[in-house]
Amino acid sequence: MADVAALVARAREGAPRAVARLISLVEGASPQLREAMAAIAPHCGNAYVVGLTGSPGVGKSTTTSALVSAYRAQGRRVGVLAVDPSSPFSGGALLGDRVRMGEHASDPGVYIRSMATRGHLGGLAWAAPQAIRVLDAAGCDVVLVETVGVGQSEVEIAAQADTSVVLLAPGMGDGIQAAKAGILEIGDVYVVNKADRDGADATVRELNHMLGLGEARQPGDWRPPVVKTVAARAEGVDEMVAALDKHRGWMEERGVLAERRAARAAKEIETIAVTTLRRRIGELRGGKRLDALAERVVGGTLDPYTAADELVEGVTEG
Ligand SMILES: Nc1nc2c(ncn2[C@@H]2O[C@H](COP(=O)(O)OP(=O)(O)OP(=O)(O)O)[C@@H](O)[C@H]2O)c(=O)[nH]1
Ligand SMILES: [Mg+2]
Repeated sequence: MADVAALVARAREGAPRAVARLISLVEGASPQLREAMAAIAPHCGNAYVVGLTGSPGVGKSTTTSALVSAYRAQGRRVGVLAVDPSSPFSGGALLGDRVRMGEHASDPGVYIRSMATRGHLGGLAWAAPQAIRVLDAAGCDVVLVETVGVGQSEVEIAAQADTSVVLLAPGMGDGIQAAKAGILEIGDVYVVNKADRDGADATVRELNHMLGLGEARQPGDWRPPVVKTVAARAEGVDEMVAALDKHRGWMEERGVLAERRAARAAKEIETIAVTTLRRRIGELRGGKRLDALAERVVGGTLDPYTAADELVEGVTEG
């Protein structure tokens, strides 16, 4: 068993191994997590969280790595969390990231960590915010969260970031795919990466057009910019950083940052509560209480609603 207080103290001093151990507690849904989160809580709230999502291979890791360099040049401490919602193991699919981000491996101002969330109760929604908290408490000014866009995960990551970046690459029908996947609603900043390839300008135009179609925008509302990058050559990265800074400034001015963070915390609490309830109900399954209720419902002496009420009461009693 880890000495949680000592771990948190070392993580706050910036010890990478302590940070890694704490994130492992998150990944493993450790019983010590509660204690760790309590110790971390007073030290959170400084980090600016940027989510990066997009289809496999679009250039998320390369872009993330280039962003890390840009933020490091500004003297900011950076955390990178690569979340793989499709895998129950970290390491595997994300191994390539270690290569792509290798240049930052020896920089004490950068933490890079991959995390697998499949098989977790609550999945991404449960684990990512807690890992972000760890990086926040460890003194990261910026936390970059990379998630592969598979189904629901884009939307989930958007709910967890202060600013959401959606990456696309040039290609036939990209815009249509974007619309289909619902990503036109979630991006605060859009990046057309691989702009060294044919069709980048057309993709930018198409995206701008589609983003402009969402009419109900008031003066002063945020209009998501579309930035063109060649991440592999760090081109367009300064423009991307400028777009992120601008969005952050806009959010602070409008009170949106505080709103988003409150919504995120509410969602986090809800997820933990639901996960706890689900676990307790699971513990009841096969237990006497649920069996007895089921028998009465089958026998007609109890309706399923009242039975469910009784079950919920039993579960919330502790
Ligand atoms: N031509 C070109 N290739 C790029 C660019 N950016 C990244 N790549 C290449 O695209 C491939 C995928 O890049 P990654 O950064 O791993 O993409 P990713 O979105 O993180 O991929 P997954 O995490 O597997 O979904 C790599 O071979 C990169 O070198 C770019 O701007 N232009
Ligand atoms: Mg990647």
